[in-house]
Amino acid sequence: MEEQIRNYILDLGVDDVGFACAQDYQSPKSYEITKLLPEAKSIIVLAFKPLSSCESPSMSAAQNGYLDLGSFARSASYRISRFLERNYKAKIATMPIAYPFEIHNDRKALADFSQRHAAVAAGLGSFGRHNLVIHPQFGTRVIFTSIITNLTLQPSPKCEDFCTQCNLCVENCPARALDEAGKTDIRKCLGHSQPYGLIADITFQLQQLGRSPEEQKQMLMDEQYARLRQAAHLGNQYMCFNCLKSCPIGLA
Ligand code: B12
Repeated sequence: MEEQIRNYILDLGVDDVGFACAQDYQSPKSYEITKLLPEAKSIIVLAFKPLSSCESPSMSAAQNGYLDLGSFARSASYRISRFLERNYKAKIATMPIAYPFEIHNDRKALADFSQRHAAVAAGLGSFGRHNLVIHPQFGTRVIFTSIITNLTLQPSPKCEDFCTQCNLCVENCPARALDEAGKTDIRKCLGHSQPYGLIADITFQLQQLGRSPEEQKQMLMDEQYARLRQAAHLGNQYMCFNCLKSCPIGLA
């Protein structure tokens, strides 16, 4: 069964796949896997190598490359899930690249499910100094989605540690968000990587308060408002990929 599933997934054009046993998925801060699928036995983790356009100096071209990847990943995940349901009567729960996830006051930037822990458990890589998962072939240039299932699948072998501690990711972070080993300073990273995200939106709304109607109109006509709208429409707009781009591992 594992071979059939693997072949189906790779034939769709997914770059790599790994299987993990549900109990090997240990992510202390995310939800118990049974909250996502009560009958969970295995996780199928899909790995996607971003297009080279994701490294364009143009942030809109880079962002578009990630949106292309996101559309393909969502469609591949749906087709694989239908294949599992039809052929093996499987129950599944699909886990996205990023959104949606539950948002609570004490869990604003924490997803329900950790793709990084799932990828490590499925033998698709190891954690690096940048807190990203390094894949044996693609290095840090890899994005994951997962399918939790009630099927019992033979887990893939775990990976060795690939990070060479070269520190290039730390040195190239413009926000100094990686200075403390083992921790990404989320606020610092967000300020640079999502300058038109939720925090910027709240700042804009607060700046509007107490302004005259004419000043409010000017603010709404300004490029900042159009950028906030565009980011909200896209769901996210990343403007920095330095930690990912500066990693030399996997570059031919
Ligand atoms: C919200 C989010 C962010 C937020 C906050 C992240 C956070 N909470 O730490 C911000 C905006 C900062 C962010 C930034 C980025 N993100 Co992001 N993000 C996510 C998202 C959607 C949820 C993360 C989350 O809450 N997970 C739940 C928590 C509990 O688990 P976790 O993320 O794995 O966090 C744990 C690990 O990092 C672990 N850990 C860290 N280092 C080590 C080392 C060891 C040895 C071990 C055991 C554990 C460990 O400790 C954390 C706490 O338990 C995930 C997708 C997902 N669902 O996983 C993508 C994801 C993590 N992001 C990703 C990427 C690519 C990025 C950016 C490069 C994007 C960008 N342009 O900004 C940067 C990189 C920043 C960095 N170097 O850390 C990829 C990582 C792919 C990879 N190769 O590892 C993911 C997995 C998306 C995907 N589907 O592929 N992200």
